[in-house]
Amino acid sequence: MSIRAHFTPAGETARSGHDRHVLATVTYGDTARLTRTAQGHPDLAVPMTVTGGDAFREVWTVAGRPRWTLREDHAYAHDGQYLFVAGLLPEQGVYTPPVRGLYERVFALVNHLDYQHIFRMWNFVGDIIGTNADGMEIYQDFVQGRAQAFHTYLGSGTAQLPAATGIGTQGRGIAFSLLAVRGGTPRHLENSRQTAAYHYPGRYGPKPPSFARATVLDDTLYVSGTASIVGHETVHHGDIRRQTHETLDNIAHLVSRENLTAQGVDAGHELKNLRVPKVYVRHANDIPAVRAVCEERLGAGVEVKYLNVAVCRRDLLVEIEGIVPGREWER
Ligand code: 3EB
Repeated sequence: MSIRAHFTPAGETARSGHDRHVLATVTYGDTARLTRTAQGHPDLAVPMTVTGGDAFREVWTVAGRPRWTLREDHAYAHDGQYLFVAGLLPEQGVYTPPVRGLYERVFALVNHLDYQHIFRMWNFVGDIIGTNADGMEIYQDFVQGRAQAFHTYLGSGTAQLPAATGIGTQGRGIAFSLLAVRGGTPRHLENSRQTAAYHYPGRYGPKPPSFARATVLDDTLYVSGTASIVGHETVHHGDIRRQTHETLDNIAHLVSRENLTAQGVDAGHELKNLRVPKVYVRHANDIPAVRAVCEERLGAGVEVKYLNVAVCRRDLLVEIEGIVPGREWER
């Protein structure tokens, strides 16, 4: 039985559907906080909507009945097959040590709870292209702490790094969420149009980012945050329409039969199969142009959420993620 996601307005109680249970929710709105809702499940709130009025929730549902726990700086929910963990780190002068500390504790928790594989992660980094107390870019400061924690958890290999999103917020401090599975075998995938992020050259920072371009689990494909990067370089500087098209070209190739079969995955998808897409746009006044491109290429049948945040490189104007569901999800 698979894990699934859908969107609901933030003001409404998260609904689970027939024979399913809410594992956890992520609220995209105007505040940062980690709580348990009246229903009992954890909710991570991150500030990034365009206006206060259009807050929404991403609702994760599972087949089993979840157990829920809220601690000081993290919360988790699990049903025996899937585990959700979220964490919140307040604003700091330097992030490498506290990010390393929190991520290491959480990865140890994933192991302790006996979920073998992290298959998707989101990293919400406030003031992402700002500068920390030592003069280092906050994204690079974050990336370094995360790399140290993954090294502790996985060793020096890259084959188990999960699909991820790394994105700004409208606040300060860092939040994350992750999904892990018990008994499943996720496969982490790359995109032949792009350099693996963990092989980015040193000019982007002292440590390369720890993530894969996508993860496939039970024939569902989790597409990482994707931007207008070819090889390792940003393309179409200053051109929002071209950056949006290039980003979608990257996703289209990532999910294509050509890219998947080359990595031993017997599947092939199209952009129009992308569900629960989230589109992160640096400049709010670019959203109409981004929306026009996305509606044309993703199709009219899918609800696309637009968020207004900085992306991790100064020259990136847009980042897009989503999920291509497997057969069971669509039932
Ligand atoms: C990129 O392709 C754009 O640091 O977790 C995308 C997805 C990006 C995840 C991360 C960063 C991250 O490099 C940025």
